[in-house]
Amino acid sequence: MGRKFYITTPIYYVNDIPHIGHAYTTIAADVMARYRRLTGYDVFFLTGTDEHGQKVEKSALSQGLKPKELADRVVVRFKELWEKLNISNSDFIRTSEPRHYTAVQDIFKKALENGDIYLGEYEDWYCTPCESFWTEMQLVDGLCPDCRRPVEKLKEESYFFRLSKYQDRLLRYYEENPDFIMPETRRNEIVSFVSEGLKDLSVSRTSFSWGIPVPVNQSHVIYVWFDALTNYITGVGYPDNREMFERYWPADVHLIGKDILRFHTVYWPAFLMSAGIEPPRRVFAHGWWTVEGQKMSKSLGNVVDPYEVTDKYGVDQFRYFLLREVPFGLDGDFSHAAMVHRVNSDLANDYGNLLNRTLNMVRRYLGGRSPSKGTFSDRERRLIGDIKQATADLEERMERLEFHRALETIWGVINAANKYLDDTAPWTLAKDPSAKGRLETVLYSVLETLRISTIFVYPFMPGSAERIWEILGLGKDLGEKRIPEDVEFGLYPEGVNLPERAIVFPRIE
Ligand code: ME8
Repeated sequence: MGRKFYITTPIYYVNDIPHIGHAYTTIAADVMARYRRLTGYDVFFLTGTDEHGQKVEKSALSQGLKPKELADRVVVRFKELWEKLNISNSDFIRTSEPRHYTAVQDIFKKALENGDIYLGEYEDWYCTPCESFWTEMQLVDGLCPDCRRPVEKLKEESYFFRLSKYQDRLLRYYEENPDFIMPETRRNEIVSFVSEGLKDLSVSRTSFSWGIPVPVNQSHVIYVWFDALTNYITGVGYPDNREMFERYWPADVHLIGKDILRFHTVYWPAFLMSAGIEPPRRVFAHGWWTVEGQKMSKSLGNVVDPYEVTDKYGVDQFRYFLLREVPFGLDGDFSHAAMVHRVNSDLANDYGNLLNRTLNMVRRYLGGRSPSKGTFSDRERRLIGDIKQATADLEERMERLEFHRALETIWGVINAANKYLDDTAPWTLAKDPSAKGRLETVLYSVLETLRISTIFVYPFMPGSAERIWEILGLGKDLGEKRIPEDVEFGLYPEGVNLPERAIVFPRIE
């Protein structure tokens, strides 16, 4: 077994049905997981649902359901969506599962035993939509500083986690691991937040019961964020499966939205440090999607349903759009006009057209059979050089989760092939019987560039890439190909029968 790569998404609350925001994070994680498999890693990819807490309990009660009943219904929506979006997760965790109770109670107990958790009284504010505690000072106009919704006053007995004790260790961890929080702006935000001082954190509630009980005091349930964050270790076998846990932990990337940065980069590493477990290697917080220029909300009725969008434009078109349209880490806007533009210009024109003009020429000039490579000239060597460079650039950009730049790199190769065709003009060579060898080399080289591009495209648009792979006569094993071995130039087989045309990305009118 080679190097491991462990990537996670947030576990989504079951009070809401999945929308474009959830799809975004999960698709990005899937692309990264698939890319790492392509590059030879042993990948573990975890997603799931966050089912406890006051928010879910309230939402269930308002629908006349038990919290678990609500969770059982909504979890199906998530699982079906991930299947539809071709998400290749290794496991799906639900926080209501017994294995998760064991893990949460185990690390809670560790913190209790080493004195990091003590009993006290909480008297301050709480935001249920964010499941977050606030002091009077932190409120903005009496509202939650994060989501600007009303907060409620709490006064109840509570266990506290000694977060204050971890201030220095956290700052040191950020300092020694400059890529722990990405992108950089987010890192600066957290460093200054922690530098201002940390208060101990309330980690249990008594005013409702939908959660995991505190192991030594059944009248308390464990704070939903303490519970939820622990999913990342439950999912890789903590505490009972030591072998699996040691193989995959620490996580290489927790992928999240910027809304939940503090929980992942302050609380989570502190809980782990307290339990004597190594913190994750990286937390990447991406930006926020708005829709046609507006914040998405149920009351505005503009929530983008991923089922609808993919029915209309296609799964891979949607995956491509989300990762190409906006630099990963920045906010973005979803609009139908932008979606149509991307599909038509990048997919139908650049990639689709390269495939079709190539197939068409192979049919007309070579009877639809792939030629032998013949002898490469400087022009082919230049194309090969471009592909080599792109392979290296792709790795560098993917490593930093710069998906839009990774796609630019791949489209650089596709457009280099389009340019190569324009330069070598096979339609002219075809008129000259003495240029037959040259014509074959040119068409071979474009087919070969298409083959390599399709491997590059695979993590982003797995379904379409697999179809193109078959169209190119290469079989059904695209998922088993490896970078860099299989992107060496010159592996395209001779004598493959190719169709005359294939519309993989139809234009949207
Ligand atoms: O916070 N744009 O769950 P959640 C981009 N259960 N991403 C968005 C988005 C938008 N408009 N809306 C949602 C929770 N997201 C907790 C997490 S993890 C241990 C517990 C994505 O259902 C983004 O990834 O509210 C964000 O972080 C996540 O959904 C929040 O999902």
